[in-house]
Amino acid sequence: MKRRNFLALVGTSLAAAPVWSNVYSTSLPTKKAGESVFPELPYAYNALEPYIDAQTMELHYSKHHKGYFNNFIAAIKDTPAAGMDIKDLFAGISKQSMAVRNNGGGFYNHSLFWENMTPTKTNASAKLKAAIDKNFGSMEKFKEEFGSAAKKHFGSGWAWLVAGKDGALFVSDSLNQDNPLMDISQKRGTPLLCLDVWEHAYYLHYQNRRAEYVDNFWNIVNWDVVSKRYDNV
Ligand code: MN3
Repeated sequence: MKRRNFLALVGTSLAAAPVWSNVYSTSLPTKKAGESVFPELPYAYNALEPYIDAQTMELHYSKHHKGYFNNFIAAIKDTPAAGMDIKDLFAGISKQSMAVRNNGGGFYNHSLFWENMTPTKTNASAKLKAAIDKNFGSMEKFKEEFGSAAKKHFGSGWAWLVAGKDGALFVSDSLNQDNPLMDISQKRGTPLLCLDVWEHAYYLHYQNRRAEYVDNFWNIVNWDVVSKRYDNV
């Protein structure tokens, strides 16, 4: 897909998804959790083939992600959590139910995940590239560290590139649907890039070969989005 078309699609999804002030801002939502809407996918189900197959994409988005969204909205309905900014909700997630933690994370993490992938070739901004060089040594070393976290994570969860409060970038992994915004995280910060390593994210196409799925991820990372998220930290 051409960049112009991608941006046009983004514009369409914005109109339908008022919860995010712009497509790059899902790492910093500003609206009330109870006003969340299910985001449109910014590309077709088959757009990321051969790296992510259409059937996996459709099930993952329309069943898994939609399920987390529906259960999250149901879990916060008529509770104080519905009036909170999602970022603040996550910052105090230890005070919430497991239903809010698991489904709120599931809703939010997948929203970030779809955005940080694209069929179009993109490049990290000079600013992000400089930060990656500074914190990891090089882009290749960063990919090794992130890939290793994704491959070695035991069980269901996510791998993350995170900007910490001091601005330093680091790699982490999280269990289940936890994320680096949550107060239960050992290392907290703003998520810039995430990769879903639950088996539902790759098993139909890759079976047990998670490493191959992780290595292929680099072909479809949307560096424009990751760079914008870094700009907004
Ligand atoms: Mn998933």
